[in-house]
Amino acid sequence: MRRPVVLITGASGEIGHGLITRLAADGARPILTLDLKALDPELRRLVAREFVGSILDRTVLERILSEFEIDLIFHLAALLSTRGEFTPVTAHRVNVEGTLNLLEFAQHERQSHGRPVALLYPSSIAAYGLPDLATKSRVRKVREDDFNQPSTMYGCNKLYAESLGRYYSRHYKQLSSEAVSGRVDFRCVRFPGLISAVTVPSGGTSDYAPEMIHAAAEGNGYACFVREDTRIPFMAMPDGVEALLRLAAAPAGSLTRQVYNVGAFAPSAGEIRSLVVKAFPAANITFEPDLKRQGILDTWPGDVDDTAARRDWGFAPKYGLEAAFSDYLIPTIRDRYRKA
Ligand code: AKB
Repeated sequence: MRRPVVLITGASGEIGHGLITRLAADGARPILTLDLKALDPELRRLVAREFVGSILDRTVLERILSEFEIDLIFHLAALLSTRGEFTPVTAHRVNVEGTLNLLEFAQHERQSHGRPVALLYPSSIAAYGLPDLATKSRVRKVREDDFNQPSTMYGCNKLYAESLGRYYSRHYKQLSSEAVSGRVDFRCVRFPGLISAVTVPSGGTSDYAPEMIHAAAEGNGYACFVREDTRIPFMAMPDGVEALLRLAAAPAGSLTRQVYNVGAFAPSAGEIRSLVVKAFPAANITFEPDLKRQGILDTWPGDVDDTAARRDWGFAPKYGLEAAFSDYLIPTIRDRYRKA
């Protein structure tokens, strides 16, 4: 039996950064990565093999399948919500067809080595669509099965990819006469906006929070593209990575659903600004709402109900709002720009 391996798609992205570092520190499985973009050199040395290519290219996936026995996949590759509105068909291709390719790949791995294969999938609060601001403030914490009416191509893609995952794990080829010897173990978290101290996002609509913090740390002014009262849930990146790892490690019997909300804090953009200014008193942050991006954020929930994740697999973010700033974001960001 070959040694089981973990595959990370979209590994060069923000979550990939944190995840590779954590998985490499655990050392439990060799790490394979697949991304259009080459890994940063400091990440490259942590992985066993790096594939530079597209999740839409089946030949790359077939090559990986023929060479490795993979039992855990973190499918992170995605085109985010703002970028997706400029190129909706490409977003659909990457987010839906790409995920379909990965589910097929996981199913083939399952059949080829005969052991369980878990596919961990980061979905998003973009899967929700609140009809108006009055509903958004009345509902407060949205539950997984409510308001599943996304307003972006990315949100539609995430919601549908969740359904695809559920199909592959429960019903794949249910009418076929050929026996299906085990299905993919699909597990999904719906992430809020993630804030990393070591990478800056691009193409998302929740980007205003990390952009504000990084701009202030670099000594640049920042015109925030949302209203000061805009509120959505956020999480510090280490807690996002931890959530994926914890869900991956949970015994299947303890899981009562396949898609879980996770949240940590839900500040308004004005509250984020106050914390940034406290850390960087010279920061010059103004609010200049972009009505179109604002329109997307107004459909995203003000907070999420993550009771199921806490109950079923012990989700417990380490960082609340204040601690995320004082213990993680500010010291790490200061260090990052001091070195740069
Ligand atoms: C985005 O803004 O598109 C992402 C997300 C919330 O999924 N950061």
